[in-house]
Amino acid sequence: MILCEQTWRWYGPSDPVSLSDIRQAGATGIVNALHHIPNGEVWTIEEIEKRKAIIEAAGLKWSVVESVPVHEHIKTQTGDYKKYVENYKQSLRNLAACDIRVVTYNFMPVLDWTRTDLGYLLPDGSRALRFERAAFMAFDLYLLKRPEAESEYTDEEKRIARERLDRMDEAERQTLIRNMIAGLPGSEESFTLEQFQHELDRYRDITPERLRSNLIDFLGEICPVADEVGVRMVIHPDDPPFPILGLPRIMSTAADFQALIDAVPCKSNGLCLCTGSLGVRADNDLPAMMRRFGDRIHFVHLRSTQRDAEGNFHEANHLEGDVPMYEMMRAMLEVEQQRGESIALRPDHGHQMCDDLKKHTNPGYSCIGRLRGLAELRGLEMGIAMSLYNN
Ligand code: DNO
Repeated sequence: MILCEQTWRWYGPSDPVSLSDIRQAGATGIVNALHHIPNGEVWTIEEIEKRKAIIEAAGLKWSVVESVPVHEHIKTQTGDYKKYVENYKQSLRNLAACDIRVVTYNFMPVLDWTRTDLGYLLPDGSRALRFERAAFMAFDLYLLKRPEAESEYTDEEKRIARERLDRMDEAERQTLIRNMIAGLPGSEESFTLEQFQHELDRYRDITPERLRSNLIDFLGEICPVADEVGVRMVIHPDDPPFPILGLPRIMSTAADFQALIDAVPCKSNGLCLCTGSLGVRADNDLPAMMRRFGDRIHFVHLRSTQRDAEGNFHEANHLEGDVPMYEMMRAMLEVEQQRGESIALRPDHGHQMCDDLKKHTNPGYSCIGRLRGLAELRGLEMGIAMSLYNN
């Protein structure tokens, strides 16, 4: 019987959640990145080894990289992008030399993941991350004042956005701006409003087709190298999985991923199946995606979201919300038995709860909230595995 590899994202030595905490949570693998290396530069063997040694000294293993970030110039094919592609290849070679074999990345323009509220109070007193559509539109139309926004929303949406703005005091407006553009953990960039608009402008002429073709060019360059050195590349889907701020989005559905593997069939061209991101769309059948792309999924983020009719969603408890976690776990276990190998999973995000509420942690990356998530997922996995495979 093959079970999942239980991993946990660690932001490095400055993460308030320590490696010892992680070990006590029962994870065995670490998901890590060298955040101190500027985006676009090579990750040297020396730097990788240094980090690896810290992780191993705590009795853990560096299992997955999340992420080697893709420089904006690669996404737009401008400036020095060819140099950055070569650097990326070198980082992959160096990671392989250190025996780190799964590399996560994303191709979301400008922003990594996006939420409007980082402390949404749930009825039980814990706090969750939330995307509130009205607040998002208020930011776009009246705080950022993106020039194209006026023509992209209906009158009714503008009314809702204006009303939402009027209900915010100055401090709330500033918090919303910060949440939107100051860079959530894992994203490598943070901006002022002016810089942010400037970054958006760089995508004015980039259609989804063009962005997809830039991604395919990138994969066409790096996947042969990844194949050669034995690294698996896994793309993280768009979060949220729909267009925002006029930016093109190309990794939100099964069809999007299919287009990538049709264009670049290399073995290393893989997927990070993030149930929380993809699950925000009701038309994404997550267990079906798990089965369909099973041989290309090398990393799974398990998390649930709860949608509502207004286009808002918040992060739900791991076993609740819209993500069918039982079916998802069952599909994952089936794929692992077929492949004969474990796939790394991590409890993606967690609520701030109990002692987390008194501490400063990276939004989404609290200790106790994730510990609850991992414990529930582990129990679910054991229950399914014992009833299906242990006879
Ligand atoms: C958010 C994460 C993202 C993810 C990157 C992968 O919590 O899921 O930051 O790590 O998009 O490149």
